[in-house]
Amino acid sequence: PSWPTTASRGMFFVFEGLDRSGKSTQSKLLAKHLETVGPVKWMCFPNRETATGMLIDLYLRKKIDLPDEAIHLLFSANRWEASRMIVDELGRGTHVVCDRYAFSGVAYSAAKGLDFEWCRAPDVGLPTPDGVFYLHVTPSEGAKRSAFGDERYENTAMQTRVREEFKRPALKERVAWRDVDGSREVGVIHDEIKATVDAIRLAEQENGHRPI
Ligand code: T5A
Ligand code: NA
Repeated sequence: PSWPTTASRGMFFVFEGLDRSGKSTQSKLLAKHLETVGPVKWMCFPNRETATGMLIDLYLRKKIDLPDEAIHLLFSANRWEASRMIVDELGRGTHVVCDRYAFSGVAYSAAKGLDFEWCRAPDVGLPTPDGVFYLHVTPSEGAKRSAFGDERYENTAMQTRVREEFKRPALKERVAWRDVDGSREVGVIHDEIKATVDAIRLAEQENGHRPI
């Protein structure tokens, strides 16, 4: 889908990170903050409610097995199911805040050994975010949070490989990627993200783009 040409489109922010890094907490806080300036749509991937999402949920809960390539394409399809809606919301001036996106798709599948470029291909053409916040949590801080559950990637070996994949420069080229220290207190992290987002919004307004 192509970007709407209107000068008043909403802004699109994505949160990425390892399991338990605080993405849900921080993405919901940012959505709440943006509600003070206009309409906001919060969403998450995988969206387990859709046709592809139901299969993804079964796979993550280890109820079904799928080849690595097949589940990778399902995660991408799960985003494509929402792509038109994202473009439409932004076109209406709604800000979109998203908990995980294509960067998780590539990092988790590449961590399993799939080719990086192969992993990236199916997501090419999805709406590009205006900003990505990557929440860093040290392994020791992560371990202090609630224990790993039973889902498929919730183990130290996998998380360690995913952490390395998220460091790849090629993952973040052509996108406004910001590393955020997610080991601090919830409110401190939110204040930093809020300040960044407000600065981006004001710059856009001054440049005459996307007035909000
Ligand atoms: N996946 C996903 C793929 O393989 N390919 C893909 O394309 C996509 C999109 C499911 C899995 O799917 C994989 C990645 C995942 O393994 P999910 O449903 O998003 O993805 O599951 P998780 O990311 O594991 O969700 P979590 O809820 O575990 O992590 P969050 O959202 O990062 O963390 P959050 O905010 O829920 O916080 C976790 C805990 O920490 C506390 C919270 O209160 C909560 O208890 N917390 C803090 N504690 C101290 N200090 C802070 N700053 C804190 N922030 C939060
Ligand atoms: Na989450």
